[in-house]
Amino acid sequence: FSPDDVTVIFVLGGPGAGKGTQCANLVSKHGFTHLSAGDLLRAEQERPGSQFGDLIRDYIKNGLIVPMEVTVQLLENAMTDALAKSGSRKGRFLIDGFPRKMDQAHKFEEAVCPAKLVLFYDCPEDVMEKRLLERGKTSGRSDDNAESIRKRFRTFVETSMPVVDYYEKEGKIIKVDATATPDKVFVNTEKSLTERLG
Ligand code: UP5
Ligand code: MG
Repeated sequence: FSPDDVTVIFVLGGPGAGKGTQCANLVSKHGFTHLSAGDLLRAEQERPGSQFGDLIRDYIKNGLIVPMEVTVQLLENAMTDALAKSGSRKGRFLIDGFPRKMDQAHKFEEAVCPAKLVLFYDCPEDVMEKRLLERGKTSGRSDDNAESIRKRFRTFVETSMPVVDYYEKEGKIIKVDATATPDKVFVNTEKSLTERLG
């Protein structure tokens, strides 16, 4: 994909920071295509005949990062499909929950497309934990339980924050306080994004 045709925005933040919620708003108001790496992995896990089902199930339950080849390929396929469906070479993508490890960031930017900007939803762990435990009552997600949440937080701090720091140095980070109500977080997201995208 050429950056002349395709705009990629990575959407990062801890587990439960509100990435998916804000991406849904950006899709409905600004026509982005939303691709959640976690959703793509969960779909692949359920796909009959997938050779990665058991591996993905195990990694997600333990809050670990699935080997990057799998995730990068799923994202690349989803981008290709979305462009084919729209019948255009051009597209604007929100890549949600990715990259969460430095090797993924390098691989994606090399093999697929460099990111234009990175939205980072900043949220303290106690707030995220409360949201995830609440959601866990009905979500059916295998990782919305106290033990998996603890593991997800550890991976975020140790493995994913270095990615945020890397993009900060590149001057690509837009940091948004994720503790307010979803509507307020969205107002701030829109404001910063329009300033930077023009
Ligand atoms: N909520 C949202 N915003 C709120 C607000 N402002 N105020 C109050 N409540 C708010 O929101 C979470 C919950 O909080 C919801 O109930 C929502 O209503 C409420 P959501 O928008 O879903 O937050 P999000 O940040 O998307 O949380 P999610 O749980 O999806 O984050 P994760 O990053 O943990 O999950 P993801 O699906 O991205 O990844 C899951 C796993 O997949 C990873 O742990 C990993 O094992 C694997 N993975 C990889 O291996 N590689 C990848 O590249 C990506 C994922
Ligand atoms: Mg999500």
